[in-house]
Amino acid sequence: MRHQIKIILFSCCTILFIVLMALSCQSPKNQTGGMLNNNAASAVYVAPGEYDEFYGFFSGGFSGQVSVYGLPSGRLLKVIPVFSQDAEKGYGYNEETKPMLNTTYGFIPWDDAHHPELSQTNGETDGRWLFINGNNTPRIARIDLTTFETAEIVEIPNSGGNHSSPFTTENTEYVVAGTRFGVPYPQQDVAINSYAENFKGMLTYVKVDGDGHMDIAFQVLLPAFDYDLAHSGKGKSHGWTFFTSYNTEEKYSLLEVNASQNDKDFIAAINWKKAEEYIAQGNFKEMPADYYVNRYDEKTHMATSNLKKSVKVLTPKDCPGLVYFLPTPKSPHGVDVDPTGEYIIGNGKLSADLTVHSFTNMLKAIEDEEFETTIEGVPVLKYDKVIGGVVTKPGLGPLHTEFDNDGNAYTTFFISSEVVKWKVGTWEVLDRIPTYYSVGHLMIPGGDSKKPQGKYLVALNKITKDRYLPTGPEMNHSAQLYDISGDKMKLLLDFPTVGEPHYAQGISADRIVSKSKKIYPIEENEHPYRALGEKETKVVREGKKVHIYMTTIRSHFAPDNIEGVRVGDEVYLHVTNLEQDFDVPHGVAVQGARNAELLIMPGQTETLLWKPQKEGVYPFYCTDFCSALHQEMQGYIRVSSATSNTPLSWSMGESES
Ligand code: K7E
Ligand code: CUA
Repeated sequence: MRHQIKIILFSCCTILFIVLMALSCQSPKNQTGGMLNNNAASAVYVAPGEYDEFYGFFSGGFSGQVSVYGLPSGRLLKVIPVFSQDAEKGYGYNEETKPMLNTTYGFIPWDDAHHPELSQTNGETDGRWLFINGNNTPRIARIDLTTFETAEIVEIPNSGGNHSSPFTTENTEYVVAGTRFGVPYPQQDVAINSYAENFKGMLTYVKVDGDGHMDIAFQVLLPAFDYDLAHSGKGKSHGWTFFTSYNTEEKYSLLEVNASQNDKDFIAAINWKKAEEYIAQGNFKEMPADYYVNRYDEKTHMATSNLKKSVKVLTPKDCPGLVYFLPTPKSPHGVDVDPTGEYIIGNGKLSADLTVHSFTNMLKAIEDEEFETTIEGVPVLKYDKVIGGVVTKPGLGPLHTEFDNDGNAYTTFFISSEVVKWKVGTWEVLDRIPTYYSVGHLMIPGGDSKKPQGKYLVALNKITKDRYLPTGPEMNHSAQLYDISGDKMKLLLDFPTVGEPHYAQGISADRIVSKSKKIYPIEENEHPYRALGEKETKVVREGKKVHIYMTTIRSHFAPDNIEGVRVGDEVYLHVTNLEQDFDVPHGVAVQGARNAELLIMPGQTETLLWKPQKEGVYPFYCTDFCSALHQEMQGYIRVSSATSNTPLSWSMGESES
């Protein structure tokens, strides 16, 4: 998104560009510094010991993680590791979570995560799960909001750049995925200039069952456009999903010029209920496609990685009524459906106006067969038959729209750096307020659901410039909190973020707090290498593998002296935290270990793999300050030569002579 400005740069209209640049570069220092008066300060002040009213879940963009903030205070509550290894928590480093990052490309320790999306029941956020897309190596993750841990990751085959994802349907029947890049279908070694013949664009529906388990239900094979964003219908439009596309020119080079030629691109409307009928009738092709489903089990405290071998593919020309294209000016980015489900907003980022399609008009146009043409079996509906309204000249570079509960919409404008409030139905602009600076997504709690919770709006900005103390060439991105409870939007707070939060989700705290897990019950621990008490601790050699069954409790390890390990061994420290008190993790670190520490929650077992490099006696210790005697929580492992016959032994607390 940082490069939006360049799209303008290379467009033919240089004068427009100069005007836009002038507007986008207005960055007088601390423009609103003085506006943060006492009212704003008290509106975001959450007294020590008090809770915030909302959770905010912000994607980390290129950090691959999710950060959790309290709103309105802007206090950072947690960073949840999702697609990237996290040495802080051992995620992706310990043996239990390594399978979460397994893909058909092998172990992938990083991704680019853009769109968090809360699960919904009857179109309302329900606080069960948070989904998020991995862009680079296409995946969708599910975070369990009882533990705030990543519980599952499903890989998306036949896809390149999973951007239009993972937007949910109103009862979390599905989360969706869509390829941002046209890619050869099936993936193969072909000339790039054979794009027209060999490349396709695949949209994917991932089924979510009652336990949150995900798997691919079906894919829809479409022309090789770039599918950018999505939102599912709600209320009257429940059963449909809308995906924006750009590059309907199907170019494969210098897209900033070549993909901006067509006056209109398309919103693809997918009738997923119809798709379910075609699947039930067997009207699909079962196509080979390898992908992994990785799942973390809270009882065994381990993730498993399962390879799947095929997907069901639906083709528009064999499935009439499945897909329609809605012409939409001009390279639309976000597509957002209002709370009633009637209006579909296409945020045409190079368009002077904001295009709003009507779902009712769309159905009528389909019934009357008001088709402009047909592309690869997909009817293109006539623009003037589906249009429901236009917001005229609201700003420059519209990207994303969210809604409140009073029939208002709020759209971000990247180039003119502002949020604009407008009335759904009358299309009049009601208010506008600057953002500092270039704003991408915005978030209103529940603002993409049927029942927005309103009250606040968060703008997620790309460029910080002079808003904070300088920190060298790289400045953190920023979020800004606005009060939207009155007629006029008010800026309340401005805070730095982790990574690049493209999108965020917000939810009132009461929908999550009561379900939040405090400990893992030790009696439910089914980890194969658990030790449910100090009596069960032991060290077992199996060839070159040494399994240490270890426990932690304030403030010692059992065992804490281990001998008989040899250079060249693979030493597995399986550490069970015996604590059953809330918020008493223990950590484990071993000198010279090449992965990370472990951070083990009460009742949990985690495993650190350590391959000792050279002879010696190596300390290990607890990394989390757990008690007054935390600093005493330490031990030693003796490493002998590869050929030594030092016997395997372990102990704890034997009287020392
Ligand atoms: Cu607009 Cu990836 Cu949703 Cu960035 S995206 S802003
Ligand atoms: Cu256990 Cu510090």
